[in-house]
Amino acid sequence: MKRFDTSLYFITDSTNYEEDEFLRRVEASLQGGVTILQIREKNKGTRAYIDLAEKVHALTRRYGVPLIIDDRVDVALAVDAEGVHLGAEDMTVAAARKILGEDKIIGATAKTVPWAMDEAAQGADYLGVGAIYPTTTKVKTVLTSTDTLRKICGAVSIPVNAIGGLNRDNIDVLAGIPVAGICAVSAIMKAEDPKKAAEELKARAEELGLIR
Ligand code: TZP
Ligand code: MG
Repeated sequence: MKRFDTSLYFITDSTNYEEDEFLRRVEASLQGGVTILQIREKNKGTRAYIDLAEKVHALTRRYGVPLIIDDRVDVALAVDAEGVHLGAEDMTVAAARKILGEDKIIGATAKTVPWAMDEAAQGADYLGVGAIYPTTTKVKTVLTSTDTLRKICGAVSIPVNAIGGLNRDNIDVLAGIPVAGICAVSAIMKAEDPKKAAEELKARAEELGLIR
């Protein structure tokens, strides 16, 4: 049975970190309570992506947290990750579902209501919607308004997460929108103390009634 909780969704980025420090930060985030973790590597070759994903998977397994691989269905299969996240330039959700079967988690990016409905119809398990705020993590990203985010939440029955520039000081903009969770890269990855950052982001999201 595929069960997952997107309430505190951490996306990693190894850029600018030695591997040991990167893995130390990933483990700290897990200690801080992230509920699902995506490895996102845009500049690695296939072997290096698989190698790092295996190391991250050893950690996520220890904490009982599902590992999602960004972009690459083949890497997800190679490391027996729990799922994959697909955007507009990746394999379609329908194609990935044929390869991965029903037990793997398939997430998709969506920025408009019709796009969200299409991904859900193809069998996506959750959506990531944004960027809500400008971000330096993703190049050339278009913003999605909180109004569109709210409409997407009403249009699909799968969990919808907000993403993009989110941190504990600005997620109040999501109050009252029925998101399933918060996605963050920098707020946790680049924090002085990633464990504390994860704990504080979760506490703030709970305080605002965004997650439980
Ligand atoms: N998709 C939309 S915004 C984004 C992705 C992957 C990056 C979010 O990173 P950060 O550092 O939390 O702004
Ligand atoms: Mg992608």
